[in-house]
Amino acid sequence: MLPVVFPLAGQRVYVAGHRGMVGGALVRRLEQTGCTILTSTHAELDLTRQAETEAWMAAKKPDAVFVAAATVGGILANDTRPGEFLYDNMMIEANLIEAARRVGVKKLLFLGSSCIYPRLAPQPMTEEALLTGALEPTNQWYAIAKIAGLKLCAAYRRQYGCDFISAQPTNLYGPGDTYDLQASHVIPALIAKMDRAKTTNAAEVEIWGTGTPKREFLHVDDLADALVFLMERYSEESHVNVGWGEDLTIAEVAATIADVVGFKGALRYATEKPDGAPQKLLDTAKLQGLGWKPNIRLRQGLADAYRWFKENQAEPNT
Ligand code: GFB
Repeated sequence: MLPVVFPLAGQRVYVAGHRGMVGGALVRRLEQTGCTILTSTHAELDLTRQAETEAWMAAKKPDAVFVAAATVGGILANDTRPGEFLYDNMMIEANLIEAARRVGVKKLLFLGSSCIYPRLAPQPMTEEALLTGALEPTNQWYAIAKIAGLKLCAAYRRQYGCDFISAQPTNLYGPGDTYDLQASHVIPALIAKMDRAKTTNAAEVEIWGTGTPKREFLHVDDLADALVFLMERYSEESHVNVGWGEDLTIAEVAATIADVVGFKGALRYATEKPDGAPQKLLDTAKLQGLGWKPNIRLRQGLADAYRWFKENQAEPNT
């Protein structure tokens, strides 16, 4: 296993985006490391504003930064709000990365997404598949912003010697997810729809697309653990995939969620809705070779996500 070269204990660590699912999981994981966690609310700091971001970073002087702030969403949000997905994400990452350089942040980790890879990349997708083909049209806006972010980290390492790294997670789920059906990813959407159908005795639930696309899912607590692992141990230009290593069809994940929720009705496929990429399974050999692997199996993770949903559904998006 890679040795620890940047121990977080005693450091001032800024989690940008702590109110999101990933940022929240990172805060939970970082509480075990002995670091001082810094966060900012949206009211206090709008990360799309350069002057505000630079002033905040100059005042707080973090030693390390996790760039977990982003405008995110599922296939519908990506496809229908392209301006926000491209602008917000480019601004947030550029402002944070440049401010981190200016104030001398010692280490920064930028979070991308598996949608950076070409729509028809050979599966599983290795880190080398980047920029070898055309992107999936439904989320190309988000993907282009994320590619720019990972390249910014690489460019700043080359030009300024900044120890900035990037990780590319697969589709994520877990506590703190977004359950607004216009913005959510497939797992929270199906949890919310099936729970509602169960409680109202509805006969069927609508599943978007054909059910045939394949997706890989990683619990966000596994992701947070991998990100701390990389922050403490990894210092190279190349980005690193973070995934579970296996995928399943949307029809299979829908059946598993129905089982976890206890919904016994029919699944109706709305084939006029987009499927998105046919498959996006990450090759995780690199991260496994560094010494990290995930722990939380899908069935157990879905039960955890459903428990969080039931406890928080009165205020699903806070
Ligand atoms: O999770 P999802 O929205 O995102 O959709 P992507 C995954 C698959 O589930 C698609 C299907 O084939 C959807 O058509 N699906 C079925 C549903 N029912 C539903 C539903 O009720 N809601 C949703 N949302 N999907 C995202 C990108 O792509 O992946 C983001 O748009 C990001 O940019 C993320 O990269 C990781 O996997 O298609």
